[in-house]
Amino acid sequence: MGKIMLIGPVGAGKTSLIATLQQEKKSIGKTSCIEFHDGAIDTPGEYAQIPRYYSALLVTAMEAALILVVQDAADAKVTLPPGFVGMFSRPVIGVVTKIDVPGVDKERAKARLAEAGVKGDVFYVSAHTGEGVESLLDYIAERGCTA
Ligand SMILES: Nc1nc2c(ncn2[C@@H]2O[C@H](COP(=O)(O)OP(=O)(O)O)[C@@H](O)[C@H]2O)c(=O)[nH]1
Ligand SMILES: [Mg+2]
Repeated sequence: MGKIMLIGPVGAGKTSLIATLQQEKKSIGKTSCIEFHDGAIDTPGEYAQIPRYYSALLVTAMEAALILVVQDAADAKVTLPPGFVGMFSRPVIGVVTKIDVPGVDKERAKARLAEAGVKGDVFYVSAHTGEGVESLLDYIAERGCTA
């Protein structure tokens, strides 16, 4: 089974989403290095936000069959550079997370992902309520991957 790799800004919800995909209930701490959790590769947000770290993401992406670029639905800031996703030679999908937060703008979040270069499918999920997680898991499995 191929691995999935989660990339996105600090606090976007990458580690929480992995825990939900893997149905783990452990407490989520700050991710300070690239971590392998079974089929999921977790990355620190700084690696997506500080160009000096891009080479580490690129090397690690070679281990992944599918890349999930994670965008916080509640975050209005632009945190990924335009076209960021273009450097990866792996299939990329977008995941808008935290859709349980009241008043979030899903379309704005999708637009942020498009600006970052996400051309593939976009999934809308909440790691807290589990909404949308089933269809994301189905997609991951259809692509021959596992979380
Ligand atoms: N409301 C809500 N909060 C979330 C969700 N996912 C993550 N969070 C919160 O967002 C913060 C950052 O999450 P974390 O998974 O550490 O983000 P990471 O830096 O991308 O790994 C934590 O306080 C989480 O509890 C979600 O689906 N809904
Ligand atoms: Mg993390």
